[in-house]
This record gives sequence, C-alpha cells and structure tokens, in this order.
Amino acid sequence: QINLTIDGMPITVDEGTTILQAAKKLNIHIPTLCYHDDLCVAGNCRVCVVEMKGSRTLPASCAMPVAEGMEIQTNTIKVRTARKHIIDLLLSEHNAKCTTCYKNGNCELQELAAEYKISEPMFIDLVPHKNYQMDAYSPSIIKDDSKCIRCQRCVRTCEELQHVSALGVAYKGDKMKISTFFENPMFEVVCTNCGQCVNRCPTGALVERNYVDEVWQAIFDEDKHVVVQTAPAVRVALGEALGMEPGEIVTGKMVTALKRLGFDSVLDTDFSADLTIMEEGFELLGRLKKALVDKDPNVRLPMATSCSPGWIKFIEHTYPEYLDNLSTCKSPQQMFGALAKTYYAQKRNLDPAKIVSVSIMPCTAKKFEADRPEMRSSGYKDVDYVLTTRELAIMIKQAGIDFASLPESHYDSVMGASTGAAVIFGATGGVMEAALRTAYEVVTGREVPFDGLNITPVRGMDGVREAAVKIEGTKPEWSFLEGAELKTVVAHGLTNAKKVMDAVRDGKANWHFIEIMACPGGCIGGGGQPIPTNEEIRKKRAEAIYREDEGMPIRKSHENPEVLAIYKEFLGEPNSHKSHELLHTHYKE
Ligand code: HC0
Repeated sequence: QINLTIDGMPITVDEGTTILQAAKKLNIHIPTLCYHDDLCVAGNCRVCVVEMKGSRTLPASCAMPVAEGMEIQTNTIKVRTARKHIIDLLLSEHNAKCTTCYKNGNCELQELAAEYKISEPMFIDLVPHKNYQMDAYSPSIIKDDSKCIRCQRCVRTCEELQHVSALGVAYKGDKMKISTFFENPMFEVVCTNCGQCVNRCPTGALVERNYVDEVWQAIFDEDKHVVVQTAPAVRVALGEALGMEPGEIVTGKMVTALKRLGFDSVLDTDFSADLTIMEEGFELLGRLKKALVDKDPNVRLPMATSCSPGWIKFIEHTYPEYLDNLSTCKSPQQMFGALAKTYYAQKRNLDPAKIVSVSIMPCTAKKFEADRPEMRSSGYKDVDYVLTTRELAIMIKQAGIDFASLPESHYDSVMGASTGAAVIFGATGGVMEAALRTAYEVVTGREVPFDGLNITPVRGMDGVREAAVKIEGTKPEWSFLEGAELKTVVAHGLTNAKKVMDAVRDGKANWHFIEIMACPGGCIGGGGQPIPTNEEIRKKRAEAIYREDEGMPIRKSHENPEVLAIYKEFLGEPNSHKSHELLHTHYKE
C-alpha cells in the first residue's frame, strides 16, 4: 500500500497504481488522449502531465506509478500551460475543419481545445504542407491521416486486442504516420474491418463509412419498401448514444423510433438468430453423426461459428486451412437479408426489386459482409445498407426525436418474433448457449441440465472459456451420442481467437464446437457501438442482454413460432435444399 497526496488530498492505493488511476479514485479528472482503459500505456501525448513535488519535469500521470510520500498537483499554472501548449501543437498538425468533420461534437481533441480555450493558435499551421490522402476504399472504415494525432490507440488496439496488426507506425519525426503494409489501402491489407480502432480513435482519423443519407433517400422514395432489422446487441447500447446510462434496455423505444423515422417494417435480426440456431445446431449434429457413426474421414471438426464477419476475415487471412471447419451458416444478418427479398416479399406480396433492406448493427465489419459477393442469394443484394448503432443514433437526433420519452412498441411481423436465446447472441458465449439449449433438447427431449436454462460456464468476460455438457438419455435416433461429452470453447477478441486456433492447429484441443466473436465482449463491444467503450461498460451491456433473455416468454430458438412457421411454409426442414440455397455459404481460400 502506498500513501500519497493529490491536490492536497491524502489517498492510499496499491503499489503499481498510476497517478492517473489514483486521481480517478479521488474523482479528479486529468485529461488524456493516448491513454485508453483497454490498452497498454503509451505515454506519448503527454496531455495528462501533472506537477510532482521535488521534480523539475512534469511526469505523464498515465505512465508514472505512485510512490510513498508523493505530492502531486494536477491543476497548477505550470501544468495548465504545458497542457495548453501540447493541445496547441497537436492542433497545428491537425486538419481542424471541425464543422465538416464526421466526428464533430464527438471528438476528444475538440473537447480539449474547448476546455483549454485554444482560440488563437500559437504555432504555425502545418497541415497544408503535408500531402495527406484519405483512404476511403473500404466499405467499413474511412482513414483520414489529416485528422490523426498519432496517439497510436488504433495501433495498440489492432496489435494487442486483435492480433491483426493491420495498422502500424511508419517513418520517424515529423514524417511519422499511422500506416498499413506498404501504405496500401485498409481494404487491401489484413484489416478485418472489426472497427475496434474506430471505437478507440479520439478524433475523426478513423470513422465508419456512413450510409445515413442513402437510407434517408430510400425512406423518402415512395416506390421503395424499406425493411429494417436490428441486431441483438444494439438494444442494450443505443441508449448510451442518446444520453442514457450503459446497461439500459431500449428495445421498445428503439422500435418506436424506427417506425417514426419512416421504415415500412421494423423487424428483428433476433428472428434470424433463432433460425441460425436451428440450421447451425442441426449442422453440428450432422457433422457429429458423420464422424461418429459413418466414420467419414472428411468431416471437419471442431465446427466453428461463422456469424462474426471480423472473425471470418481473420480466419481467411490467418488460418485458411481451417475454412472448412466453419459452419456453412450465413450470419443472422445475411439470413435475414436473403429471406427479406424472398419469403417476406412473398408473404407481403411485394416486388423484391422494390425492397430496400437495411440493418442496424453494432459492427463495422457487417458493412463489408453485406458487400461480399456470396451475399446475393435472393437474386439481389440481400442487405442493401448496414448502419451502426451510432449511425442510428444520428438519424434519431436528425429527426428531432426525444428518445428517452418515447413509448415502447413491438416489432412487426413476419420475421419480428424472437426468443431469449437469440438476444444472448449479442454477448460473448451467447451463440454457444443458445445452440446448447436447442441441440441438447433435440437430442434428449429434455432441457439442458443447467439452472433455469442459464448455461453459466459459457458466460463471462474471460478471453477463452471451455465448457463440457454430458449428454444422457438420448432419443433413439441420437443414441450414438449417449454418454458423450460435448466439448465446447468460447473466445472473444481476435487475440483470444488466435489462442484457440493455435491449440486446434497444434493438436492440443479436443473441442467439438467453437464460438468465436471478433470483438471484446462479443457484439456488445462491437466496433459500431457507442463510444466510449471499456470493460465496465461492456459488462453492463452484457448484464442487460441476460436480463432481456430472462424476461422473454420463450427462451429457446426451436420454440420461436415464426421459425416453426417458416420451416412449415417455406424452408421445409433445417439444412434443407432451400435452406442451403438461401441461408448457407462456403468461404473459400
Ligand atoms: Fe452480432 Fe449476430 S450477434 S454477429 O454480434 O450471430 O454485429 O448484435 O447481429 O448477424 O444475430 C453483430 C450482434 C449480430 C449476426 C446476430 C450473429
């Protein structure tokens, strides 16, 4: 334990605590830019400097650990002058066309400039001398170096959290920039489009490609029928972008808002998440049968989930020899899209050519996924526009809607009904839990032997979590599974995905089923979710997801009445020929 004072207030903290962390405990706000709760300390922007008694220099509080007897001042003239100069220098290199910047109003540098009242720049404006190019080739992410302050949050995110390293530091001194392999566009390097860098960029240097205007155009085109689907994780995070606290469930308000925005039909990705469980669950059971009964040497196990497009891109780049281990199921977003222009069009007697299909996702990689050539099995682009949670919040604000005071509404039908199993897709471990709830019951006729359907071993925020389920009392047709232990593993964040895949490659694992989500915490921590993000916020969103599940009248995908109806009326049975045509795909090397 270490004793020190900050601004004259005594505090005792654990050894290893930084001055910044200690100040936070005293509710003293020290400004930061390069620091982020999720990342290692860089200490390169120095905006968090403080004065330390006995020291001639001003230490960076994010990087300096506390020491016994330290006397720290966070708000002296010396500190304020230093911070002001630092902000001013950053601005001299920054494209400060704030009024036309996508991050206007949401930029940490802009906030600091306002706080420190930087009116007349002290330093020569350097931006015009630099030959910046905007990288706008990706359907997911736009990179604008003229707005970069070189804090390297994006680089650390890409390396530490995702083990992708698509972004790195190039050159030195005043030429230093954040770049890619050979300065190629993000679209042409190993970027997975996960958008975690976007979530952590303090300025407008990395932002999502937004499709807000295109969606407004479609809504106001009277010739078009615009359907919207909302992903599981959006309903527990959208409120944050509209002034609410993390962890508020806003499903009903969100549906009302979407109706007021003018969408013709407000439907739910959760419907197709339930459908995914049917398709993926039966696919897994089919693979197990081929392996155990038919002794088919070509069957690929463990089977891995295929619904996170950042993960798909990662396995394509990093472990292409394991592509056949992926489930052939498309993601719920894409299943929904394919059905919107076929089944839904038929049911509503609509010309599919006039349907515009929009999805609201917590994810930037979903924009890339919707653009993939594999995703046109309806005969059209299955999903036309993907908006992030943040973009939906922009539309709600643009429409002048007071979100907090909205009444609640229900989703429309068809393709609007869902279960608790679908909503938990939004948190890491959720797909696995939903799949186990259904697969166990299909095989045994009984509910999973966990307390109240809550399969807690697959829940939580540990990076890699294993769980085994013993199958007992099988129905006759599944007797080959009697007494078997179904071994599963769940990982979130691509650094953890790598650990799992390395274990598979090195023959150190005997799992049957793997769930991987590219983003920390799963989709609740997606690259399109409200900013800021940190572990505490993600935990609150995840808790909300499980509360929503507990509150649902139906909590197992195979009991979703609209899922049962679509098999009866349209698809036949799980993994039918028609299902394969519309709902499955194959990613090739
Ligand atoms: Fe997800 Fe999904 S759970 S990937 O995170 O499977 O983005 O929320 O929509 O598609 O359902 C994201 C979230 C989805 C899909 C679903 C899956």
